[in-house]
Amino acid sequence: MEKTWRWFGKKDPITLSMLRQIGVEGIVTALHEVPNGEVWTPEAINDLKQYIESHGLRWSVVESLPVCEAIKYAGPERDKLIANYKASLANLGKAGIKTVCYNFMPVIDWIRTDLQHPWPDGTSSLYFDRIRFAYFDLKILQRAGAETDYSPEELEKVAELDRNIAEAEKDELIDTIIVKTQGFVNGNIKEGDLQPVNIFRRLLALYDGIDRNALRENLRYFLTAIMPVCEEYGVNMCIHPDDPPFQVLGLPRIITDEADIEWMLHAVDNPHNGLTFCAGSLSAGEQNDTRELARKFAHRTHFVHLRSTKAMPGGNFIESSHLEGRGHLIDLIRIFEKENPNLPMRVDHGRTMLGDETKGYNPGYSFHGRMLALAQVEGMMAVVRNELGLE
Ligand code: DNO
Repeated sequence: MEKTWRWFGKKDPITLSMLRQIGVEGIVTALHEVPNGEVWTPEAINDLKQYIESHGLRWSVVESLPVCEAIKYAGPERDKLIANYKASLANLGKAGIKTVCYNFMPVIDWIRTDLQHPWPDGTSSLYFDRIRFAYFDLKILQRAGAETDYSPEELEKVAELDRNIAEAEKDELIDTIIVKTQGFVNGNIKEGDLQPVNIFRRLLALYDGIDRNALRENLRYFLTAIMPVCEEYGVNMCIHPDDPPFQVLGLPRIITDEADIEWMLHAVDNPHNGLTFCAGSLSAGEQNDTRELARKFAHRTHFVHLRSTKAMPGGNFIESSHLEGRGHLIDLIRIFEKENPNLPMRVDHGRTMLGDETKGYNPGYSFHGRMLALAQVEGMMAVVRNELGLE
């Protein structure tokens, strides 16, 4: 596998020279400054590409070329937005950047409730707490009908939290769930936006009446429309699984497990329509065994995210060490090295440690924590290559 790293562009405090020093080979990035829906021009693409190459690295993967909400809910402007998307894909293909990661999650990309959940050793990880999430849904968002999504025990725990929670903690929950984790991935809400909860409610309303089947059809429509460009320029699309892989906030989620992935790959049965195998997202679903999924879908995987999670009681999960948890990363490396070698791989997220906490890094994207994870993954890769007689 190619060792890649998610880098957030020239403003990222983690520089390309630092990445060179720690053995990174390829860069995963995006034109973060281009508003969603606008065309990525050849000039902007080539400028960033040359900058990356001037550091002895290559631009391996685009993560993400964001899909606008109107494409996902089939708004009147969808064809115009798809035409722009195709133009960006063609420009990327012409520049030789041929792996494009995206997602089809309505309104909210990944979800966490705690950005610094402590481990006993003094480091911290991202965390999802189902009761705190339900609190956000029921008490802050006050979504109509939300009660039916939770058990009586969960509703009781939310009521108890409501009796004790401080105002500052509520603000922190809002900030974590819909602001801090979203803005930097080119999401809908950015730091500094006023009244994020109201913005969020308006976005949710766009999906009134859009169920799983409708969202699936909108994905099929989008993929069918872009495949000719992907074929012409050799671009591989790789959808990111829903994170976490279950229904949330009354929104449909359609890339959560084996059946969903199978549906998606068959719906548009073209080798350019593939998967980002995110072991972290998939392992957070108790229905998923990452090893089975990797065996089944390795041939349609174009990009791998190596990360692991530990399921906790009550539907909570924590991002665990890359050596432990439900990700089973060493087995995944064995499978991918055999079934589809040379895929770009990035370590996805890392712990916050050794001063990372004061650097203002994007949540999950620490330097020391990811560097440690990369070293662990490199070690696993070396063992697997040795087992396979490759070195
Ligand atoms: C979070 C990321 C996601 C991912 C997008 C891909 O850390 O894994 O935001 O980049 O879902 O489109």
